[in-house]
Amino acid sequence: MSSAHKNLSIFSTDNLPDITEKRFAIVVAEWNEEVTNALADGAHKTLLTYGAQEDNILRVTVPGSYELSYGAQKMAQREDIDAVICIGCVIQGETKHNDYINHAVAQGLTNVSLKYDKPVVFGVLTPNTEQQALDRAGGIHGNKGDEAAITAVKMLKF
Ligand code: DLZ
Repeated sequence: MSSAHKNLSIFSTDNLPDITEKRFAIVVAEWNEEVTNALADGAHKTLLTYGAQEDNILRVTVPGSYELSYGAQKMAQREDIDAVICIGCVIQGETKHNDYINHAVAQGLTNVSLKYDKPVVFGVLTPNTEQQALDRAGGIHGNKGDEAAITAVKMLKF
């Protein structure tokens, strides 16, 4: 494994905006919960690390990744939420369900973000295997939940 792949944090964390007064929602899909809980924990901890207050982080669950769009919409339409981080894990199966879910969620989250003019982060893993997911949920490829949180923070500069 190349070092480039080991550290998949591909963006800088310099000059992040002050988020002490910012309020976040983390919307977590229950499917593949070992993975999604690890991602959500990573996102949560990272928000705290970068200055968010515990009381300003709301965590809600939805059944599966397909429901993330609706969950994100319910959070984004709240005046007391500044950014929404969506966490899911859609593992490729024998059928094409994963393609349909992934595309629907990506499009749905884009729509919510633009409609409510708020950052909505796509923290959804789309692996071929459960091991690939675990590798990215606190395993050898780090925790993509951390990156999702940093993305939300960065987008709050606008
Ligand atoms: C149905 C389904 C399947 C097969 N696989 C996953 C998955 O890997 N990850 C995930 O988050 N959700 C999955 N789901 C559930 C759908 O997201 C959704 O909850 C149902 O289709 C009901 O709308």
